[in-house]
Amino acid sequence: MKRLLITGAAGGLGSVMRMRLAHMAEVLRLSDISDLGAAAPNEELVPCDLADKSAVEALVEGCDGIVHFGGRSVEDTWEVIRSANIDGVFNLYEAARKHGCKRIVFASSNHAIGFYRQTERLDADSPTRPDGLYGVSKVFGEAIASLYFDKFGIETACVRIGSSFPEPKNYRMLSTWLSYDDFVRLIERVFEVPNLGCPIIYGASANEATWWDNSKVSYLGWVPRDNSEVFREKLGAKLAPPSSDAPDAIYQGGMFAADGIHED
Ligand code: NAI
Ligand code: 15L
Repeated sequence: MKRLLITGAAGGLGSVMRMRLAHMAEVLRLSDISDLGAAAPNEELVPCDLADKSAVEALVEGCDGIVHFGGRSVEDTWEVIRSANIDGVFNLYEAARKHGCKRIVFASSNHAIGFYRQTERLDADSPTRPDGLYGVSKVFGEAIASLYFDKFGIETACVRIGSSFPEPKNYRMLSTWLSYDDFVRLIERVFEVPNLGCPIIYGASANEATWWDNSKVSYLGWVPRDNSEVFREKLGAKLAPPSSDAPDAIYQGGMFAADGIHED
């Protein structure tokens, strides 16, 4: 690729992937509403609010692919969610359509299906079951991706990311954890595979405690290698397991399912 755009590049995942995806394109175009620091020689910094339609159009021009991390990443008021995750996603796909950008990684979330119980097993065809307004916004993003694939042939990997951090922070994350290495390998496959389509992919490592089945996207050739079990003992030494009636032990989305509607 000549130019790969990473939105949300100042965030937790964006700042890691800014380094880890550098090999994928001659130039990384990095964008965020927050400070992006100094540009490395292979980087272009383009600050932008995703809610600003014309700024997003300019941002996407000249990009061959997009890794879309930008947006509100936890529950918030509707106003905040709508601006960053609804208007922002629409603006991004409109810009991709206008500028002929044909392949996108959309950072969806497990909160699109967070109200399923942890006793249930899901695959790519399981109906969505969001656990809050944030989850609803990710369902919207997946729907936009589907529409722009069917109507305009823009291919998107909708990655329902579980919990992508250096290591699991609680017991629930032993099921949802996605290592940075596995995530990098997934993004590489998304841009290598000849025909991507618009798949739903559960973004989790090869965790023994998984709830998710990615067999319908085996054509991607993505085989996660890491397993959260290596952290179980360390986690147990600092944290007691949640009680069986705690949302974190009942719902796939954990505490998000117990959150209320955030009012202004
Ligand atoms: P983060 O909150 O650290 O990063 C998001 C970035 O988006 C921030 O730097 C923020 O400034 C930027 N942003 C927010 N509103 C914006 C706007 N209106 N215009 C431009 N930029 C804006 O989140 P993180 O953890 O890096 O996640 C990245 C993406 O992956 C998010 O979309 C999140 O929903 C998704 N995700 C992450 C998971 C994780 O485990 N880290 C799990 C599931 C989904
Ligand atoms: C998400 O969607 C959030 O962006 C992230 O901060 C974590 O809370 C993650 O889900 C999770 O469910 O662990």
